[in-house]
Amino acid sequence: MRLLVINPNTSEAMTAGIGRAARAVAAPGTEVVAVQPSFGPRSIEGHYDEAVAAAGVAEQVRACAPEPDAVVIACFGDPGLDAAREALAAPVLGIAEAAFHAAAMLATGFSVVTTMTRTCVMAERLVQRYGFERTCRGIHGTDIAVLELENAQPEAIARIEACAREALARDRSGAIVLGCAGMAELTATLQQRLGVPVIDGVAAAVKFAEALAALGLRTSKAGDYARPLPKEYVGWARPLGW
Ligand code: 2AL
Repeated sequence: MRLLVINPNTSEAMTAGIGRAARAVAAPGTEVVAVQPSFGPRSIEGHYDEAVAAAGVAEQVRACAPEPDAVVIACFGDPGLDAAREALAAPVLGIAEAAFHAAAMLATGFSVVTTMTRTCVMAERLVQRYGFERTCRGIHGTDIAVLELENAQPEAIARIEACAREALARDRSGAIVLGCAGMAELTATLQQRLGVPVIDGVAAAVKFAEALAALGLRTSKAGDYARPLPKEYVGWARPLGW
């Protein structure tokens, strides 16, 4: 199968890392194509970044031809997820959504460890949107900038580990969800150090995407996920119209 992995930010280093993390868990028959928008923020660390990044996801969804067998949106805010589902019939998975589901199957409660504290509200809203209020026991910022994760130094990894340890104890959690696609390649190290399941949404989304595709399941085209209505888009967004 062909799996399109969209990094909604415009960091080439992060797109490459996300591609490696996806290929590391993908089945032998899965071709991973990792892409990023042609415009938008280098990293997504706030509502404004996310709004522009969602348009970048729309650009990549509009540009993909032929339609892939599944799509993963590899930013923890899941920007443009509903829009991509509307635009495509292939299954589309967000990494936050995938990680929450995986964590909830492995522990009665999990904690999220993320980047900037200011993004915690965004993760909190996703927890509410996906209905994980009972299983997500805490969301913790490390104040590590997303681009610091392009080449994570031992001090940054130690800070994530310390934050996760405190979260496990304070929240009485049994698992850690990593709140940034840029943390994907730290998963094995952190899991080994922490001794609990550590869930990277990129890997979880790849495996869920493969499962849905193998089951022959596709995005519902009934109701609100029906294809976008054809209409004129103007200005720089003209090519994004259907
Ligand atoms: C992210 C992410 O996954 N990619 C990005 O640019 N920002 N998430 C986050 N919490 O900072």
